[in-house]
Amino acid sequence: MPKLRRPAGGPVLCLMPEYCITYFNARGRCEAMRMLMADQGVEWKEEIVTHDTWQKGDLKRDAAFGQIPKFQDGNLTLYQSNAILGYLARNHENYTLLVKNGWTVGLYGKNPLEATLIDMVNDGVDDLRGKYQRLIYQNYENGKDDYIKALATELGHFERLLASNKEGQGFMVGDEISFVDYNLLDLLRIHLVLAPDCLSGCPLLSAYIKRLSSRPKIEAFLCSAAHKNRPINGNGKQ
Ligand code: 6SG
Repeated sequence: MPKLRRPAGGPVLCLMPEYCITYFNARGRCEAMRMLMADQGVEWKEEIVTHDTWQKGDLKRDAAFGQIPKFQDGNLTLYQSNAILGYLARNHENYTLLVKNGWTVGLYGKNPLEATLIDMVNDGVDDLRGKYQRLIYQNYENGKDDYIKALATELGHFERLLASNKEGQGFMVGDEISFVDYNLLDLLRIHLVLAPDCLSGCPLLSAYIKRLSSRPKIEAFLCSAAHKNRPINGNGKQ
């Protein structure tokens, strides 16, 4: 749980989480949670796992499903990147907005329907991320051309979903940013590295990337050495 701390020079008590990500030296399944935390103005620690450390097997043995990322919040330890995104989304409500109908407006929607739609889009993000990871780690040289050909269809799903909410001018679901926006933003950005023209048929998604990437804290994060120097994937392919 977050600890109550007195910020330097201020009398007001605030919640300072003690977040720590344990992961390979890669953006991989962690860059979306990093973007979320950066945008919400919270700090976190990074424990980078080298190939040698992973081979020793201790981390794998302790992991709930034998894999990382591991995410710690004080004494709490979590695994599974999407569950971690959901945890952060529930922890970081948008306090500038009022509680509506007993449901706090935050990074997980403003009511149960929005939360469900956010889960639905996030499952779609995870499906495409899984295909991307299989390409990167299992079939890069032989599979890249076919993968890129299929991208117009894959990304078209997100273009239409975006269009269905506020005519594509805002976020994926509802009126406020939610955790799926960070996850999709990361997914789209890594696809632009793989195939720079992949969004040529998706004007709304192209504008969405620009809009989200220019949020001041996201922009600062994207310009940071920590982000820029971090390889997209753990095997050097991108
Ligand atoms: C791989 O896929 O980077 N975790 C991965 N691999 C190690 O022994 N459903 C969950 C989630 O959403 C999936 C977790 C995930 O959280 S991430 C993992 O733990 C294992 O299974 C992709 C990534 N891989 C880095 C990597 C693996 C092999 C080559 C590069 C680092 C260097 C060498 C070994 C580890 Fe390496």
